[in-house]
Amino acid sequence: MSNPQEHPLRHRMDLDTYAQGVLEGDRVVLSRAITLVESSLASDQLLAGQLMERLMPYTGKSLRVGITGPPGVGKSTFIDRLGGLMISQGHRVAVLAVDPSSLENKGSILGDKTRMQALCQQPNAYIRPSPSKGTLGGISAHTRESSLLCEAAGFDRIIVETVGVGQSEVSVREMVDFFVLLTMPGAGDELQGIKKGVMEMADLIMINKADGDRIAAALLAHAELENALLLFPAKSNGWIPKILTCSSTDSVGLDQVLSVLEEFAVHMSAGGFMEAHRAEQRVHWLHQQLRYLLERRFFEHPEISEQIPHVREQVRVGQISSIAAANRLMELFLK
Ligand SMILES: Nc1nc2c(ncn2[C@@H]2O[C@H](COP(=O)(O)OP(=O)(O)OP(=O)(O)O)[C@@H](O)[C@H]2O)c(=O)[nH]1
Ligand SMILES: [Mg+2]
Repeated sequence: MSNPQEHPLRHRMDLDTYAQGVLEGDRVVLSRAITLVESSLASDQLLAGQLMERLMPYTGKSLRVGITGPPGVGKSTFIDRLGGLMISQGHRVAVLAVDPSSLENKGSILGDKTRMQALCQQPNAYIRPSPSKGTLGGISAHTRESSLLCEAAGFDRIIVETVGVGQSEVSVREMVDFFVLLTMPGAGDELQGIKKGVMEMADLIMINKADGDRIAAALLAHAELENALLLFPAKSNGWIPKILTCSSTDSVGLDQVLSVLEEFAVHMSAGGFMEAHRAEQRVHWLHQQLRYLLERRFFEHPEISEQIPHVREQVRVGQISSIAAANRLMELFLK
């Protein structure tokens, strides 16, 4: 087997080199493997698929944690401190930051790096910003594969950060075991700005920035959220979501998060819920991938790609209904 260090400048390595490097926890190879799975080139996707298959037996041994919340609520700071605590307990922590803004604003990636400064310097931490491609089956499937790669590389705590806008938190929910919603005390109605659906998905709601003159507001938010929680339907796994306050900048209240995480892991494993949840997730990603492949096949079909501009125009001017147009294209595809 070749040594990955031998040809660091080569764009792509062979399957064995990727697999061996990842399993050895070689961070350079891990990064390049993630780049490979993020690639949309057909040849890369083929290789990435083989790599994932090869590494599958080495995955699954981590606790996967998703962190979501509105922009600026303190997700990266929270992860920086929480990750540090995990490392001090002997864990190896990988952070995948899914950043929907990174396409328009390259600066935000830098921002994340700097806000996880302490964690960045830890040999037992690996931080990877995941640029959003915004395509169906794109970003989220890649992020999931990246997290599996990190598991194969020996990281036993995987943290996925996503800004709570749009669909991203739903996709992240489908790739983690434990889902944390980060919020902060604000003026007036604490529930404003947090979608009810996202709250219902959370296993833990953290009220961050509970420091300085925000402490009273944080306690109020806590009480309001506790009341709101009573109205939510019970989770099928029997887990009752927790609500906690913390200050990430002051590192106050973060060890409680680790206790809750332990409690959750015990609860999920004891009831067989962990494996059942992951099994459901795998099926979800099968469907997701099928949708992605079908959609790609469809639009790459020569006759479809030729007809599409014309049909789109007909639909735009109201000459033909959307449904009729879709049916016609589908017939053409299946012909
Ligand atoms: N007072 C206070 N400020 C905090 C706390 N946590 C984070 N901040 C500050 O809030 C700002 C945003 O923090 P980030 O960690 O970048 O927040 P984020 O949610 O990751 O932001 P995006 O990734 O841009 O959505 C920074 O200026 C932090 O220093 C906290 O617990 N207390
Ligand atoms: Mg951030």
